[in-house]
Amino acid sequence: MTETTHAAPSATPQEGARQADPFPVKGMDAVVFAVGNAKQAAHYYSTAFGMKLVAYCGPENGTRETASYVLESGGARFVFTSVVKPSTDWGRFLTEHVAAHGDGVIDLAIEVPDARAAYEYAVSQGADGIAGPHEEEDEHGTVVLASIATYGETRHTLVERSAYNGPYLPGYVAAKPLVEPRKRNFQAIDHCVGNVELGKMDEWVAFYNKVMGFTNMKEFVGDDIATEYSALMSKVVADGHRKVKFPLNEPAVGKKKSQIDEYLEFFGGAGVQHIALATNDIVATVRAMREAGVQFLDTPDSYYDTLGEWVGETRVPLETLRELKILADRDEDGYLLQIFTKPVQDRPTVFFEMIERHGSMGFGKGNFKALFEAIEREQERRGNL
Ligand code: TYF
Ligand code: FE
Repeated sequence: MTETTHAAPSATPQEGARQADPFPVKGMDAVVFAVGNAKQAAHYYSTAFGMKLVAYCGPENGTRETASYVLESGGARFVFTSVVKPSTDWGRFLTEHVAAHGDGVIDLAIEVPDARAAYEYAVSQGADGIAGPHEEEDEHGTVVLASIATYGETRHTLVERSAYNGPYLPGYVAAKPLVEPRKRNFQAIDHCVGNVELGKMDEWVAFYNKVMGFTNMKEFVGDDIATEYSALMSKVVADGHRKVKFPLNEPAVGKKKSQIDEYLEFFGGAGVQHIALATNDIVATVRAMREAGVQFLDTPDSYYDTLGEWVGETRVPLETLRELKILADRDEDGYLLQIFTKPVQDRPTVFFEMIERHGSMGFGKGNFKALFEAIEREQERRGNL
């Protein structure tokens, strides 16, 4: 083949325009957490996850109500916000959020080229607007922000920052790292997973299809896998360039109590379940994070006894995968290596995944059995199975 055509040769300009992405995105802007103690969270994500504190906003620079810490690892950005003294609806919202849900994600912020256009499109397609487009500025420039609601009390803030070069958003000041800089453990957010109530997964998939023009990726957990061992159903939506990937889970009636039900019970409703972080050296990452006290799910030795037969050669020797309890999966496009932390707070809610991709664009379907059994062992230890 010598030529690739993306549209029928007879397409008129209007047809071309209609085919254009109705909701272009640049990538994840930030994952924003509301927590009980943002100062200590900033310390944990610095020391245990190896992230770098880059910006701060709090009472010292004029925000009496809240304290927020911005941490980065390559292109991955997390923001931790705590209430210092509630005095507005925002402070009361954060106070109630932490009381109801514990530490958790309030915002999966998405960077877009045009926040006004993105917001108008989303709302015209049925999204609930939380905050209409507005500008914020300081000496570093101007951003345009707008927010729409998604599952539970979670929101998507649409961030247009092409005319801004400050450390995060207007009002934030640059901060000195809390610990000596070290080798990065991860460089990007790979995907952000939501847990929704029984029977709601398809509604939320349809929401992302309609409101953001996101399409479904091929990997999913259907009835067959659900009834056999996973006790969950899952589908993945993503923007056309796969910059932003959102798997959505709902509980399924299986042999045991679903891990999704456990989450919904302890979080108090739908919310963000896990954030997957992309690394190009999962061995170094897992060694460094284990050394710093991060706890990962265990994988039985029997998993590694048969892994080589079906996964074949990977960059990492089988014995190293076994030593560190790293999972591997292969599909027609390549392979991936992944591992999951235990929940990072006392409630069995938010956890993280570290993922090293070599061609595969999947989510580790070949590991679902081993992974869900490991999660069930933890549920059992907590007395929730
Ligand atoms: O994001 C995913 O789909 C994978 C697999 O409770 C997964 O990381 C799915 C559900 C779950 C834990 C991991
Ligand atoms: Fe994942």
